[in-house]
Amino acid sequence: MNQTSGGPRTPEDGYELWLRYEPVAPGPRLNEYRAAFAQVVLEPASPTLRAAHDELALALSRMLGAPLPPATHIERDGTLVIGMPASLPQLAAFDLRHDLSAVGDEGYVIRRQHVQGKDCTAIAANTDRGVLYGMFHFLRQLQTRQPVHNLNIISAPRIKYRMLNHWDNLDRTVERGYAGFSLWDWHKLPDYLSPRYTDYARANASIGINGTVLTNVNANALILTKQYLVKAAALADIFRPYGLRVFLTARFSAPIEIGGLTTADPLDPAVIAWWQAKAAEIYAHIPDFGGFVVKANSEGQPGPHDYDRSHAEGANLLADALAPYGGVVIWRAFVYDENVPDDRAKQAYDDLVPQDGRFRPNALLQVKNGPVDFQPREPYHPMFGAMPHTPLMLELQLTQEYLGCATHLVYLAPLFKETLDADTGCAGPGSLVAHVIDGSLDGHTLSGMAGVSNIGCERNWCGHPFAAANWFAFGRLAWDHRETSGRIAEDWLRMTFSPDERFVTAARDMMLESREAVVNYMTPLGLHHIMAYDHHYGPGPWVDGGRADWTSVYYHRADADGIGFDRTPGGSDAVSQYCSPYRELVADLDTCPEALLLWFHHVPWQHVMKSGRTLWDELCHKYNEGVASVRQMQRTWESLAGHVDEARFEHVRALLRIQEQEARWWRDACLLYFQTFSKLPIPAEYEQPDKPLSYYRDLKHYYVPGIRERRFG
Ligand code: GCV
Repeated sequence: MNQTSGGPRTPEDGYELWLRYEPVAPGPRLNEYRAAFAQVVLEPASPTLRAAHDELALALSRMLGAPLPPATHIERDGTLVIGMPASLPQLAAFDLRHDLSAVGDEGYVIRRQHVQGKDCTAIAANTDRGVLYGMFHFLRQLQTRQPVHNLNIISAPRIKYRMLNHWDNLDRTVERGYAGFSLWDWHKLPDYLSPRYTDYARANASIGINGTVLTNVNANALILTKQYLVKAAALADIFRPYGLRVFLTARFSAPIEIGGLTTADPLDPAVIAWWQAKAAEIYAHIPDFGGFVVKANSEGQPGPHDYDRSHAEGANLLADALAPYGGVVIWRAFVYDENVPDDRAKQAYDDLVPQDGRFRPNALLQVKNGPVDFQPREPYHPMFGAMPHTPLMLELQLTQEYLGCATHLVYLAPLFKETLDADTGCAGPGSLVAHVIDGSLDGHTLSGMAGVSNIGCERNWCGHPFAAANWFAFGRLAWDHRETSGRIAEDWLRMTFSPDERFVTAARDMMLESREAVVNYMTPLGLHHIMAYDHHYGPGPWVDGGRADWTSVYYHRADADGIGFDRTPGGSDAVSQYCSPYRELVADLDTCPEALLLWFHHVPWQHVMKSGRTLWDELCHKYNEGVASVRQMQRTWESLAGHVDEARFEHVRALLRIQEQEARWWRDACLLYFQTFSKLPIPAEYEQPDKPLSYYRDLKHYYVPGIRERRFG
């Protein structure tokens, strides 16, 4: 158990995530809560309401040290009434009809009100899922020690599909996963149902995530066979009470691989019939199946291009098969081809934008936040705003493929917000990416946000004790993208570690600075894709040879004159994919934000930056600033000893040590390498590398986690 305050804290293992329900310390707040929740009216008449009931009972017993006091009527002050007005007449007295008419299927109202002469609180919704979400919001108020005397919350999600994408393989390896093997124990399913599956669903429901794609987008067709469908169905049964729907990835060539056909051509009648029959079979196993997510004609995956068909034709094949059951197809826009030499950053737009309007109504396009691949910083993807007739989902990566795996503390909400808040300008000023993806800009009813999961079978779920903050932040932003990174961090810290204000303030600031730190020590000033080959662990700016768009030299283009990818009209002209005024802003060397300078421009080493330093000196400065920030994070963490239980404190402390070493590794390797072009000294005011470039180039790393499934044949 946790302690209420003071004294050494009992070691914790992180399993309970942000649902620890730490006891409220004796004092006025505890008295307020006890008085406010003296009785609970809740009919657990469905599995979802039962889940809400059980969660409330668990939380109140832990936080208030009292069992859930059941009641059937409003009898006294401090009655909590929970449910749907349609089935719980006790809610009628609150008269919530007007507010509930605006919150849809998943929203809720939480209101403190005087009814029947008593001081009561209602948690009400139109559906039992809404009640569950409202319950978790209410519990968050208590976990973060907020007052409850005048609660008046009306909340509904801005995004319809709020999904985790697991890149989990059937052999339990996780592509780009750094927290152990997959949670899904396919071998033992459906007979052994790990309690973790329920806890996973609880955690997701607590932040409003309502969909989970169980399998890797580099898909294995076997998941669509009966043998695996019964396993997926067992998971779906566990997740259902928590409002979490199962999706699967569909391998485009499945009709050949598991269907015995000779083609997967989307216009072939036998292929069409095969997918229709497959959809019927899936829905027989999983009646609320969400749909398919598809990666096609990208990085070697099969797809419609193999038959000279378009992406829209491929997506529509699957959309038609799913439509009778209300399913959707989510088609990934991460498509690029090594045979297009021009600029990988332009390819998805070039291929897909001309197909705007050709997708079925139950198809969504899932677009990564930036045009290359989840780099520490990218400009927003130019497809946002460019396809008004197609619902575009935003895909974010929670797992830290390019951000230090599970050993670097990097809080990603600022990165997510940078994309969400970017103004595409495509429908005039204020056309934010957030408004594109929530459907409001172009009037779409389908909308979605996907986060590539960072969850594995490690006891604390995500590996680094701070990595779960990215799962949490993703869910919160998918529910409401207007939330701030700071507020989300504060909530997470209070619930995960301690509600103590001194702790929360210092740790929040550390989290908020961590993203810029990693940009600076890995890829400052718009550099990108300069990591080691294949496993992507550590720096590799020297990577060349083989497929050009998988090298580093393709992206940084360092030479004797300067560094950076010229994407202006004189170069690849990727800038022209953006709407005005962003297009002109970034195309002009003088107005391009320096944070993206080398993304859009090839810049001379002696170019004078806003700081007055030359580009070379600024690069040295930024790399050193990144290392300095990590050291500051270490100092901050040291100052927080005593606020956190020893086990998690020591875990974070050790990982910060690794992060500091690796920040230096990135800085020294990159500066030494780029110096071979600039021929300029690293200014004496900065730490000098203590090893030669050859040392870094010769480093070899074996068995780095997260490498994609190796298949035979
Ligand atoms: C699932 C990057 C990753 C791949 C990943 C791919 C994708 O290229 O390195 O591991 O494959 O993105 O998003 O499809």
